[in-house]
Amino acid sequence: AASALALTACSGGDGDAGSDASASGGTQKLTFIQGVAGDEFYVTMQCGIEAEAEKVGAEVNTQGPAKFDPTLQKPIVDSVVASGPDAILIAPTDVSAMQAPLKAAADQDIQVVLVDTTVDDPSFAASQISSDNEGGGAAAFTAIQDANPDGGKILVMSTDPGISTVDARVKGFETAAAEDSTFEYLGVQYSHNDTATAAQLITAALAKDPDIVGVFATNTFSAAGTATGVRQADKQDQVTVVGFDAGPDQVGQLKDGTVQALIAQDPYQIGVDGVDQAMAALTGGEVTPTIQTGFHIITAENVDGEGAEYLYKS
Ligand code: T6T
Repeated sequence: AASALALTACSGGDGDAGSDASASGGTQKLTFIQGVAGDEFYVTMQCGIEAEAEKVGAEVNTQGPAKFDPTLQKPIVDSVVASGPDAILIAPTDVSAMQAPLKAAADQDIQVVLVDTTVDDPSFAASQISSDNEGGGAAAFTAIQDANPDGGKILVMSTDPGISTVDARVKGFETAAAEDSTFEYLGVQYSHNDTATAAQLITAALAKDPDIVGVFATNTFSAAGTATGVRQADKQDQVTVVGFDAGPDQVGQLKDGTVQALIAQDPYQIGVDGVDQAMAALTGGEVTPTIQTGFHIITAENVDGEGAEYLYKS
């Protein structure tokens, strides 16, 4: 049943996701621990991980917490460590709270590869792979700037502080915005990775500042909620919404004109790189300590064309 699910989610990949890599002596056992289960970003990353693992003959088990929350992710890490995999690929949900549990995994001779997010001191990790998050944040500001040549009030909708990826996106956006004094930056709000909360926060922000011209939302859930809130306030013709990620709901909001641009990451490639780095670390190959993957700007103009290949799987 698991492989049937994988086949659906990962269709378009090149592999037979149903292959049986288990139990043959010497097969490397990898565990992928997502930031949160069900998030299309991590679903797409899982597709890359499974395809690459099949190619190299490794076995993968995937787990994820129900929320993007270190109090839920830590027990998963602890039980995975107790089960003794050869390597863990993980997107840590907090820079400080996940530090000790992951260091403990490395101390048990488990190779740890950080995919997407990182922690305060990742020196225990074999490798870390993430998007150019700061660059993507700066690109989001440029998109808002291009759509609003006269400047105006702008806002950031993020998830929670202490998450390396979204914090870097906020930093990239703020640094770029600070260089253009025609824009008035209203600051960052935190939606706790919850779509409904993001929608409520945007509704309140638009009630307080009805002349907001742009919102940058730093990930799938904050972006989907932002767009919902903007549409509920009937401000979609006034507010430029730029969201990180390219999940199906976000693509729908781009196509219906509520969202003007999406910054799509390459989670599939992050997954492929993660497996390759784990295997290199396990087999004495050459490990690359830090890998940065790119991003693609998706708009209504390219979403059905060259942008289509960067949309996430669900
Ligand atoms: O934006 C991605 C990921 O890069 C981030 O660390 C957490 O949120 C997402 O998974 C999207 O929901």
